[in-house]
Amino acid sequence: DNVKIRTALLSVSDKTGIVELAGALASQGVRLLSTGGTHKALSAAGLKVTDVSDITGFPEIMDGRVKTLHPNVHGGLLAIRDDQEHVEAMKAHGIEAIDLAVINLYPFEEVRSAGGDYPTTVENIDIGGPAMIRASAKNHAYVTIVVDPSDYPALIEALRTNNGQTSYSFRQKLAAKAYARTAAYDAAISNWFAEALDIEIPRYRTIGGVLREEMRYGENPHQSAGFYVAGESRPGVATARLLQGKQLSYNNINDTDGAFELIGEFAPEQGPACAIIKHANPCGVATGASLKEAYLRALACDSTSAFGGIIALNQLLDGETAEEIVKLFTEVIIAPEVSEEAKAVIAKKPNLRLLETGGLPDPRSRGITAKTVAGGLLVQTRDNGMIEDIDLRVVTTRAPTDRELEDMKFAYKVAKHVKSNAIVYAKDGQTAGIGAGQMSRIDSARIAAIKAEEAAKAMGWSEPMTKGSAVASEAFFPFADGLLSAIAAGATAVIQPGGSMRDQEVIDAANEHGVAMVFTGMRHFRH
Ligand code: 93A
Repeated sequence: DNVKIRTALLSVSDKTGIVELAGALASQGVRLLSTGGTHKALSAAGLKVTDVSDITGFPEIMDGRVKTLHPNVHGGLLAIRDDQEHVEAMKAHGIEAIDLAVINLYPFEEVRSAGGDYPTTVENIDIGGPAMIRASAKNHAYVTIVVDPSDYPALIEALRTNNGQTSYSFRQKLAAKAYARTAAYDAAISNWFAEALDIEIPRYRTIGGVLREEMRYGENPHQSAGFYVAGESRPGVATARLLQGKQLSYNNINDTDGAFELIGEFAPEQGPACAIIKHANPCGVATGASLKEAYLRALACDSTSAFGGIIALNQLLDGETAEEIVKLFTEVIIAPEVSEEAKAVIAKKPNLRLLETGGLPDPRSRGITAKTVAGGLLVQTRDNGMIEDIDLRVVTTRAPTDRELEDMKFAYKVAKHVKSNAIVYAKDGQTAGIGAGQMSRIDSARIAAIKAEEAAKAMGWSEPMTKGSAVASEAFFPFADGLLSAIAAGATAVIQPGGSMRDQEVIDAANEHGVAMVFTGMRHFRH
């Protein structure tokens, strides 16, 4: 059960804490072996270390690509210490047992997230390290494997209190962690390839990451949670810089992600746009002549729900927009860039989290989304479908006006980011009412209309913005009732995928009311 550590192999890229660990090992009489850079760091600290090359009788070759890939290393890690045959093989080939391996890998994830070029990223795929980690972990009956510098203190403590030995259960736990490390590492590599080549990988899907931060709790206070990142470079909540404010919560991260993915649909060249998100659903989205105007127009849609919301912007956050935003309690602001004036304004609200992403996500880019189900993982490509003008089919006798068409397309973009069933009314590049997440489409249509009426009251408008609006439905109307409810609210134009058995009934109802309707042929469920 207990194994005395006599020989340790240290080979680490991240040299954090390695000198202290090696010192503690040396003071226990452990013989130290290490690779080039680690050897250098340890001898510089005055420790006596043997170079792995002396064990292998082979120099590190090919820029270090082959340094520990040798039977004297792998035999030392893999040998079953009480197996006659293994012991004889060790003797015959001069292989010495290695009892402890301390290894961390070439920083592939860091290089990936820093946007390293192709050859640099490939060169940072560690081969020898994972091989040693996996070998040591397999042979955990005898070998202790440590892959995480944060485990060094526990190792030192275990050796100190257990006469220089490690226990079986300690080694088992470290072995489990070791395979998690190599799995996450290979997942990052595979997903980097998929991203770089813009391909889907058939049959196998890996999702992995390294814990970036432990959250105080998950969706609810009794749930624990962590934020894991794999080094993807897509602009978004995972890669953003937190310019100010306290740590983001689990729900903040989820909502901010939804907000920024939505605003990514609005190319900055087409003018300023703002989205306000609550509980992963937008409560207002708008374009405007200025960013400030876009914000105010987004806010007007549902200023009640916007309280404590998340604000996403599609371009540089300027000072005057920041002045408006800080008037209301907001949890998070996320923008591609933030001006110095805006930073100064927001600094007056120290709790407000301000995230700068350096760019907008490309809504067309590939990627995946995943959801766990009992005993499995549902993985799909992200919804990067975008309708083009050419896809739009006018199905009513009246064709939409240019203005209606613009509002339809705007509403449809927003509807894609609203939980199903989604109904979005829009007018002049501004959401007029949003109905989200209802079990029946007609309820979403009604709720959106009610919200529009409330907004009109709050803003002192003579009529709700749904009057003369375009309405989007992210999936087909199964019956005419949902459409009739939207028409009753004042919608004059309708955009929806089509494809219902009762499409004709819905088209007839639209024609009867002189409403223009287009089919997109593309559904945007979001559950
Ligand atoms: O290039 S490798 O894939 N080939 C190897 O044989 C090998 N052995 C150890 N990378 C290899 N390593 C890695 O080198 C370790 O995983 C560690 O990250 C790094 C330590 O190198 P150094 O001690 O020279 O800084």
